[in-house]
Amino acid sequence: VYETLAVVGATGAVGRIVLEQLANRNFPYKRLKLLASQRSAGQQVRFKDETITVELLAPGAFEDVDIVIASTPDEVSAEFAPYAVKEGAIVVDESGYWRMDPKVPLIIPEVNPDAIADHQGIIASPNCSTTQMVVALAPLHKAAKVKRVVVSTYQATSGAGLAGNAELESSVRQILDGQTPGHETFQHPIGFNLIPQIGSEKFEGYTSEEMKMVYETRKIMGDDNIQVCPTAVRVPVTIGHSESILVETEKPLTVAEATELFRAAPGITVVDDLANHQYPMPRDCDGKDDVFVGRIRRDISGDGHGIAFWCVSDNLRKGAATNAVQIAELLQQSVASAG
Ligand code: 2RA
Repeated sequence: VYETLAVVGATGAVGRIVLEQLANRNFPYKRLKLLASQRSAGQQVRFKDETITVELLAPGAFEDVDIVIASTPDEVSAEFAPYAVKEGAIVVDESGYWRMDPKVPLIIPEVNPDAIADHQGIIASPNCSTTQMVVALAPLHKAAKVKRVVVSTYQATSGAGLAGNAELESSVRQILDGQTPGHETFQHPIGFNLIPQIGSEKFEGYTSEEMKMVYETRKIMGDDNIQVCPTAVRVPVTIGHSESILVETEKPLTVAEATELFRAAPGITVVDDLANHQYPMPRDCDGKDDVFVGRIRRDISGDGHGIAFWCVSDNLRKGAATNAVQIAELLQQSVASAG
């Protein structure tokens, strides 16, 4: 196996869960190095029975590293990933910077594991809102070919990192205390509110977050004909992105068929019993690795080719840390089977 593993951004919201996942999943490695920018370098982090000092992310830091799992802002990744690769490491990157680069595979291990073989040093993990949707769409696509998707997201504040959660808490507190709520991370106060903007304007009034769902979905599913119409909304929930999805398939699917496809697919848990008030909710998905699907219905407005459903997943786990660790596990399996 690859022996030395580095985690970049280990003190961030996702980085902390990467470490937890590495421990819980018994990820095979011999040495672990933690790296971060100036602000966090020098901090001490507990991992298993060790205390590890976070080192500075800088050229030379990857000379002795085989695999990197990185969770950093786009501009940080743009800078360090090329020198990490030059120094001999393979980078599993969670930022948005490399995802649409044709030389970079964009991987969800349950969906397109084979695409990893084409990597040239950098492998990207998709955006959280894309990942959970594509995990859910993949079995329907395989059975009935997805043509069109209309999706509205309800995205948790932790998608904007630890600062997002802190702002939700302070905003709610200020409102309950009768003060005017402030905001910095989000465009408006998030307490008792919804904000229909994630990212900046990218294409014909669609935001960058929304266009990620269009482009990344096509790349992962290997089908440029899939049409996606997204609306991304920030909601006052700390963990767990939710999505209302209407999917149209070439071959019609009954609700029973779609439900069976979801049930049989890896990484999906179906929770769907409206009469008993059972459906996925962010509260119940917090801390879990699966993508949860429920409220599976026929599209009563369409011609029999549509299925509507509700999908929830922990955005810091399958949406980020878990998917990246699973990609690193694929790398370990590929050397193990080659060796
Ligand atoms: C968000 N999708 O939820 C982003 C995080 N990558 O803000």
